[in-house]
This record gives sequence, structure tokens and C-alpha cells, in this order.
Amino acid sequence: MPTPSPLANAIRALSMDAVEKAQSGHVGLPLGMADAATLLFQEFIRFDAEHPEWPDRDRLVLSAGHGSMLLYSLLYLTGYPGVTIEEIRNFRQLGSKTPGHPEFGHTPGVETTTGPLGQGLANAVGMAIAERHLNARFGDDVVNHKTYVIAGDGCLMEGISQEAITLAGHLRLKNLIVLFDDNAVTIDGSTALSDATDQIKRFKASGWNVARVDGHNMDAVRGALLAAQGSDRPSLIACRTIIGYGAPKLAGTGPAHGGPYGAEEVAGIRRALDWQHEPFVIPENILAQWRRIGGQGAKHRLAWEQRLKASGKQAEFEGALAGKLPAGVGAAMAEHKKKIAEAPKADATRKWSGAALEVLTAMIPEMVGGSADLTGSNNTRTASVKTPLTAEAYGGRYVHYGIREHAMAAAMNGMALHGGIIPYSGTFLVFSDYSRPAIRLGALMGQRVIHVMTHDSIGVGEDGPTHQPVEHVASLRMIPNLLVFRPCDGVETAEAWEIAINNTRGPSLIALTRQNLQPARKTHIAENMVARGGYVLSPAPTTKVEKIVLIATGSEVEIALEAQKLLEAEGVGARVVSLPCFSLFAAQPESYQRDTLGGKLPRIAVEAGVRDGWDRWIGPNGAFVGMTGFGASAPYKALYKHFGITAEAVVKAAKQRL
Ligand SMILES: Cc1ncc(C[n+]2csc(CCOP(=O)(O)OP(=O)(O)O)c2C)c(N)n1
Repeated sequence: MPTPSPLANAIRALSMDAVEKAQSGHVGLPLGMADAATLLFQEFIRFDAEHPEWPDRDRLVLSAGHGSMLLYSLLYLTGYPGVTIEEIRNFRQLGSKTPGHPEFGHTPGVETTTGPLGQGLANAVGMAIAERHLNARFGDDVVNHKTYVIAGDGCLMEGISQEAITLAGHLRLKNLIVLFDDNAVTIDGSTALSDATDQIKRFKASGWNVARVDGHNMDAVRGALLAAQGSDRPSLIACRTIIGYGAPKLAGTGPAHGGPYGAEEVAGIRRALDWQHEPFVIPENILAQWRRIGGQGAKHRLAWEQRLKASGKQAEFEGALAGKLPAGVGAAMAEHKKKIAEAPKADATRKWSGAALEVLTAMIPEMVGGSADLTGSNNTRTASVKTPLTAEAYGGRYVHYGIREHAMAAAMNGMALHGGIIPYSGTFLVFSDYSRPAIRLGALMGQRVIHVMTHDSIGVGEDGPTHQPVEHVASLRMIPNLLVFRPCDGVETAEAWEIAINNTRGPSLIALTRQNLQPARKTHIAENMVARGGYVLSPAPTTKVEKIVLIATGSEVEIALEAQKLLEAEGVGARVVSLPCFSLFAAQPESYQRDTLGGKLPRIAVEAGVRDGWDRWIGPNGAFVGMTGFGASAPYKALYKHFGITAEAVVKAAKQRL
């Protein structure tokens, strides 16, 4: 077995000391991958530790996020700002820069939040797409870097990896290089317990350049990395490693995966590695070597800065990265909204979404759209993004993600994290279940990603309950920092889009109808009413005393307005409140919420979904008209009748509360 370098052993030592001190964490991966990671940093990754945000840096994604100490050790050793030895000592403690799993925005040098296995790999595919796209836009001088990934057996077993790998292979993302920690061990033990995949053949079949090497043999790893640099495809380098390398009893076994190894085993590792330094002590000469590695990219950064200046594209490039919208977007959207309000017509909100997108994509070159093979249904392809982004032409602004909802959402996170792109894409709302883990991580990371989710209720009709979301809107509303919109007409859809495109702090999801809806907002108001989350759409006619409040979202606003008329005919004054975004409404002052919801008046809510989440707005005296189970296959009007989501049902519920 080759003798590991002291540089690699420094990673090993820090990782095991941190895990021992925290009495939790995963040291198996850092012990196994320390050699390959060291070589990667020494000879390949282009970065400048003092400038973690340098835009043309190579990205490194630790998809196997449980091995976080590998990354933290590297960040400390190479000298990333703020990642001190104290932070390493405080691994997994509250407020430290070294949380259990790498968290974006928490630690300089952490490019994405990882932990849910496979996500990082799919983020990396998005980063690589972003890089190729911006390279096509700005040229080699300005954007030309690689995305490296460290992934484990777990990442490659997860379903998302199949979507990510095939998408990357199809797009021939030669700038993507995956180091697979091929240790054949997961938590339960040998991978043979649960998997018999030939990963090399699998990646090859997906259009990748592949290699298998001894991950502890630096010449072999170097050779594979060199070959990867010159490949015209994405590269997989399966690094055969020993999990828990150096541990006398545990190396190569399932228990080596995680948990503190205990004093005896750690002492054994120290002996095996000939590392006799105290915990958390890195000898000066070794630290100095690492710090040199941390600074060796400075010359590349400086050269890049010169090239950027000389490119004539500096302002445009920096503007794109900053993600600031061009001046005039607000005015254009206001004009668009005005036009809709002044010429009201019935249409599906998915169509109105397409119309809003026409305006936005024409003005914002950073917007890159797409769909998981439902382009015609999602209305996500506009005139401005018509050209597909392909292996032959990365400059296109439309990604045909294929039927890969999960990787699509995760890749969009990666694109947003990379910077310079505002990704949006579509699928059916019911399939948000397929992308939910990535939507959640986008929310956790605060990334501007926009999910267009059409066919948002039983209004789907004939496709039946498999395609009819029932619980989706309610459950998506529960994800913190995700704005969920369910607009009711063209104006509200335009307003939702305006908020989404300006929402730099997190993802937005716009739920849209398949079916046509009558316009609800027929008078132009400059203010973006959706921004309040909810508002009085139609007060009770002045002749009647207001006795009841009808609250609705999306397609059911039409039903509430109809019920209002029926009640009016019976001498009952009702107001209609549109509530397109719960979380924005919840953020309003309580007095506004109370006034909008009519104080103590009884409230009837109507939404073609489950009741969960609504009681907060309905209050104790109200009622809910909606779904209590799955839908059915039939024309949508028949379904609304069948499930009792009608104006008559709302009137009946209202009268019972009077
Ligand atoms: C989606 C997801 N499922 C389960 C886990 C829990 N988990 C963390 S690491 C791991 C085993 C991963 O095995 P491998 O990738 O081979 O890592 P190694 O054992 O080599 O460190 C599991 C099941 C997780 N983090 N994410």
C-alpha cells in the first residue's frame, strides 16, 4: 500500500479529531478520500482560498455531505477566511462554521448544501450547465472552469443520480468531473447487500468518460484526472478506496462509515499513519504547504481579472452575476398587467404564466427556462428562450430536461448557486412530489429558482386522480422560505411572476390551472396585490350589510365570486378575499390580516384541495369547501359538481354559519 502524504494525513487527523471531540460525525469517508482530495487540490482544482467567491473558480461539490470533515479540513488547511482551527474544534456545535453537513451560505467555500444523498451530484450538473451556458455567452476568457464532485455509493444509488447522470451525458458536460468514493461500503455494510450495479458500465452507457483507479495511488488518480481534463464528455473516476483508511479494526467495514471510533482506534490510526501530533495540531511545515496550495490559484484569479477587464464584457458579466434585473422590468410588468385588466378575458392561468414569461424572458437574458417534457402544457417556452440549450449550442436558453423532475429541480438549484442564471422550469403540480427534496433544499439555501407547476387541481379533468393534485399545495405551503402562489387570473399570475422574479432570497412555486378561468381583476391597480398574500378582491355590495367572508385561491376564486352573487340575490352581503400566497399573507401585520378577513364575521374557504393549513384563516366559526380525498377521472366540470366544490355548496355552507 502506498504511503500517504503528510498533507493527506493532516486531513485524516483533523477529521478524526473533530469527530471524536463532537462524539458524532462521519470519519470513514475523509479517511478514505483524503489522498485523492489532496491531489485534486494540489494539482487540479483552480481556486483561491482568500477569494472564495472568485466567479471563474472551479467548483467542488461534496455530494456525500456526511463526509463534511473532509471539506472542512481542506477549507481550514488551505486558508479559507473564517474557517479556523477553532471552527474545526467546534465541529457540529451551534453557531459554528462547521455544521454536521455542509451548508451553503454558512461556510466560505461550501458551494451547496449537501447531505441528502445524490442532491449534490445533481446540483453539480446544474452548475456545469450554468458554466457552459455562460461560457457561450461571455467566452473562454471570462467563464471557463470545471465542476468537481465527490460522491459515494449512496449518491450513486439514489434515483436522482440516474436522472442527473443521463442529463449530463446527454449534454456532454465535459467540464464535470466526478470522483466516486468507490469503497463498496455503506452504513449497513458491504454494498453487495443491496446493489450489484457495474457503475463503470452504467456511466459509460450514459455517455461518460470513465476510469477506475486505486484511490490511494496518486499516479493512478493523477492519470485519470489528466485524462478527464482532455475528455469531451463528463468524467467519472471511480476511486477504489478503503473506508476508514488506517483504522486497525474498522477499516474497510460498515462501522467505519460513521460515529466516533473511540480513543483506542484513533490511537491506532495515529500509529498506522505515523502521525504523532496532538489532536488539532498541524505541524507548521505541513500547514505551510497547504497554505501555499490555498494561494497557488491567486495568479490565475489575477490573470482572469485582467482578461475580464479586457473583454469589454465586465459590466454585463458582473450584472448577470449580481442577478439584478434590468431597469424597466417593473414598468414592463405594470404595462402588461394593465393590458390584461383593461381587456379582460377568460384563459387558463398557465397561459397567463406564459404571457408573463414572454415579457420577462425578453428583458432578462439570465432567465433560462425548461420543462420536464411538458413544454406545451407548462407554457414555459417563450419566443425569447425558444432555442434549446444543447451539447452543440450551450447558448440556448431552454433546457429540455426530459422526464427528470427531481434532477431538474436540483440542477436549477445548482444553476442558481453558480450565479449568472435565473432558472425556471415546469412540470405538473402533482409531480412536485418527484422534485420536492430539491425544492426543499432550494428553500433552505435561499436560491432564486422558479417552479412553474401547472394542472393544479381536479381541474385537470380526464387524466384522473393520478394527475390531480389534492394535498400538494397544502404540503408545499409547509416548506419554509418557499413562496407558493396560486393565482386566480391573468393579473394575479402577472403579479405572482413579478414577485417570484424579484425574490432573490428563495424559490417560488406558481401553481397554475389547465382550465380556463374568468377574469377576476378587471380594473387596473398599480399596486401588486398578490404581494400582500391576500386581499379583499370584491367587497360586499354596499347596499347589503356584510355578513360573511368567502376566501378562495386560484380557480376557486371564480366560484367564490359566483357564490357572492347568489348570496346577494338572497339578501346576504358577502365579501370575497383572494388568498394567492399564504406565507406572504402571514407576514402582513395582524391588523391587516384581521381587516382583510372581516374581523369576527364567519368565513368560508374554498379551494380544490385538502383543508390542511386553512384553519388558521378560517377561524373557529368557519367552514371549508374542498377535497377530502383523491379525485377521479371525468371532465372537470363534472368533477367540481361531483366533489361539491360549487357556488351552491359555498352558499349552503355560508347560510349554515349565518
Ligand atoms: C437521501 C438520503 N438517504 C439516506 C441518508 C443517510 N445516509 C447517510 S450516509 C449513508 C450511507 C452512504 O454510503 P456511502 O455513500 O457509501 O458513504 P460511505 O459509507 O462511503 O461514507 C446513508 C444511508 C442520507 N444522508 N440521504
